[in-house]
Amino acid sequence: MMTMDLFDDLDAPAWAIESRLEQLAPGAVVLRGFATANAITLLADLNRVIADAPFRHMVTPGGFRMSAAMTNCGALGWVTDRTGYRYDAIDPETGRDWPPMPESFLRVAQDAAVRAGFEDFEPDACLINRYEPATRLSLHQDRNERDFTAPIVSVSLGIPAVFLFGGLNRADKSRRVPLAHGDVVVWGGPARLRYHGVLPLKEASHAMLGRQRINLTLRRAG
Ligand code: MD6
Ligand code: FE
Repeated sequence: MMTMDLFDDLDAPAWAIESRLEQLAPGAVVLRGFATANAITLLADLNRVIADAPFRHMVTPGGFRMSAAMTNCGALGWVTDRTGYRYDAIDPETGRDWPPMPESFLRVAQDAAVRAGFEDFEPDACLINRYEPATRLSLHQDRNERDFTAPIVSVSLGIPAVFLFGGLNRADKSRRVPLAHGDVVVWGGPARLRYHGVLPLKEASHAMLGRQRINLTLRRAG
């Protein structure tokens, strides 16, 4: 069967894989469980990243400390302070380059992008967010990247969260998308500038991560 060619390196029939892709909007899909099989490798690589560039709570231009702890890897990292939001090649906490992007991060991001219909995704930045119960991320657009033609690939690990998926205007009604360990959201094209956020996490514990949710967002920033 011709359509099987796309999937013949995966140990499941095409229809089974197909059933795990949910379209959120034109340009935005959830790939349920896409990263589950690679979670141990992703987390081992994450541990090396945070040994070099520890999680920290950054301050917004308005002076608020963010409730999600953040770090980065790759050539560029997303930072915020009293002067604004930007991408920077240097970690302001350490004065050094951000740690390199692990091969495992790049691989899952590129595979997910292809699965969602975005070829040639070459991320140069990965923002890593750590949530604990009660941590939230308010509604925002991702607009500090240099061009918006590349998608963003978002990998969720650990305890579940409810992702708020809005429209192109802040006031547009958002829908609530539950995200579990291993789910990957790919977000680009006409969805690239949609508002989104994360509701306060509920108390929970995960076998691999305890009371934490880790989110990796891979971007083409520069
Ligand atoms: C999070 N994610 O899920 C935060 N941004 O923890 C994001 O802010 C995000 O998941 C752009 C595209 C996908 C995302
Ligand atoms: Fe975002």
